[in-house]
Amino acid sequence: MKAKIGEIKESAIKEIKTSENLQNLNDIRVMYLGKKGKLTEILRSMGELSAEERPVIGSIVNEAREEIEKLINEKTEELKKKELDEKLKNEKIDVTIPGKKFKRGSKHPINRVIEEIEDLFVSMGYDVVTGPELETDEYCFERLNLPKGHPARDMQDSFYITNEYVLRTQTSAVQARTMMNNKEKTPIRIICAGKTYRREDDATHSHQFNQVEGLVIDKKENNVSLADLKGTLEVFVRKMLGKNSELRFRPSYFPFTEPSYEVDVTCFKCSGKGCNLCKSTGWIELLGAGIVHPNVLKMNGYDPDKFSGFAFGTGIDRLAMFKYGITDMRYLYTNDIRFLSQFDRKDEE
Ligand code: FA5
Repeated sequence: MKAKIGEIKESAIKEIKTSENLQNLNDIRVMYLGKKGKLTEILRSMGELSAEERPVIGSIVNEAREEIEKLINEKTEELKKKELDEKLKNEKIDVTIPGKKFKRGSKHPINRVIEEIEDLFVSMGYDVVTGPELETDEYCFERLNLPKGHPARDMQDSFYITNEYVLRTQTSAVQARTMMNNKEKTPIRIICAGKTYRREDDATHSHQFNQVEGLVIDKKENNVSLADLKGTLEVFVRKMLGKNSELRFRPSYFPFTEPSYEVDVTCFKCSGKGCNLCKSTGWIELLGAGIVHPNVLKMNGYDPDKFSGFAFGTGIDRLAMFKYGITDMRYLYTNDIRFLSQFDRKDEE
């Protein structure tokens, strides 16, 4: 029996030494020391031995058991360390690998232009105001000297929601709102940018577009004149489109200004030579402007004998087209990432 125990011990030691992983080591433990293990079997069969032999064999088995256990524990530590070393080796961070690029969004060209305009006018002492896109007929037209049935309403093909509510066709509605909201009837100097809506759709017209409105009202003795309007618009257009942009002031008609002008800019596509975009004229219409009509002042609580001022309204989409050389307004609204991502780095330039 002694020899058998010796054999079991030797084979256990050999297996432990060559074991390569923890699972295998556990199998060895079960095979030799488990309930049905080889050494346990020997202990069970000790009943067959004589009373003198029993303690001798018992202590040999226990010794063998202790030794095997010790070896298994040592090997377990060794394998655990080996596994950890391998794990650390595999998870080693290579700080020289180039980083992953994050896709970042960018400001829409229209918002870029709006922010630039607001910054410019704030620097000239204007307040930035807002107004509702769903507007009443009263503010969109009536308070701007365009009573119901006025033929000039036909110039703006409108989306009416009810007889009284309309998607605003022009930010000029905010002129009336600002005058009416100013209960003290003090001078006004505001800029308002926002969405506007008309039933139009081609390369230079969109059914939803953006306008920015400017309104200056001051006491008569401060003489706000056409020269101030012209100077302001020149600063504005040249700041937005570059010093070389030529402006053309054309007499026009708006019911809320008198006299009224339309301001054109040299066509950016053909530099004024004439092309399909500018309909061979070399010019593209950019904004409407004029001296605030006395009726508008009166209707919104300002005495035209004591106050006067100027107003202007421009399409922001067209400004964005000029500024970035965009040939079709519809690109601004199709949400095509190939188009929008071209403006990614414009802020840093
Ligand atoms: C007006 O809307 C007047 N409210 C402007 C104004 C304000 C005049 C204050 C006097 C005093 P008009 O309809 O011309 O005017 O439009 C002004 C500008 O908005 C145009 O020059 C153009 O740049 C832009 N615009 C007009 N319709 C569209 C459209 N469908 N798509 C894109 N831009 C447009």
